[in-house]
Amino acid sequence: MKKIIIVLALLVAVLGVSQAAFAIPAFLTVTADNLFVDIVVNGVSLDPLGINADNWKLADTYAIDLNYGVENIIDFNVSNAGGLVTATNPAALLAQLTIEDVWFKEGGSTIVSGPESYWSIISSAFGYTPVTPDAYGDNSSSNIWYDVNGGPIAGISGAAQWIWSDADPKSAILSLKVTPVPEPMTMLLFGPALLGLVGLKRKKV
Ligand SMILES: [Ca+2]
Ligand SMILES: [Ca+2]
Repeated sequence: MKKIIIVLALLVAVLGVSQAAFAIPAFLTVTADNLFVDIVVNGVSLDPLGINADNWKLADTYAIDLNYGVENIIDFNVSNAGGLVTATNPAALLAQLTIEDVWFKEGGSTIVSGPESYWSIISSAFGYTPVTPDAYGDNSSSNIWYDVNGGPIAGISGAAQWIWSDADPKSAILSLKVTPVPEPMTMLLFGPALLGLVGLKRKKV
């Protein structure tokens, strides 16, 4: 009987650990000039979009789940309302992905829109060859958005860059790729927790 309970406790603990390891809570904070048509996380549309999806001065934060150890793809379909991108009608995306730093970290606890290697841009439709995104300045120094807004966009790191592609004059699908991996410390924490749970079950028997 004792052995069965211990085995059951182990099983529950292992299942709990693998669930925690495979689903990684993260927060995506984004804004765009001018508006989001859609945001898709690993093929699933974030629907409905946040109330600030058509207001470039205010960001929305989405709670999302990322998958452990594999490439996660977040696509942003952004449209430049009013048509062509010009000096007086710019277009760009500003985004930040924060992974709960209790479990996972990448570049500290925050991924900003640079380095560019995290990003690819797909012009007009899926299946096009990704191109290198253009950066138009970061969220903490003078550029057209910073100047008109009178400061940085609240809720997004000052190091995040406004990015776009000139591959499409009116809209862009920008793709963020991220592969979360656990820190060695996280794995060290799992061991004692597992042993502790088994010990607890043992005492109750
Ligand atoms: Ca917005
Ligand atoms: Ca615009």
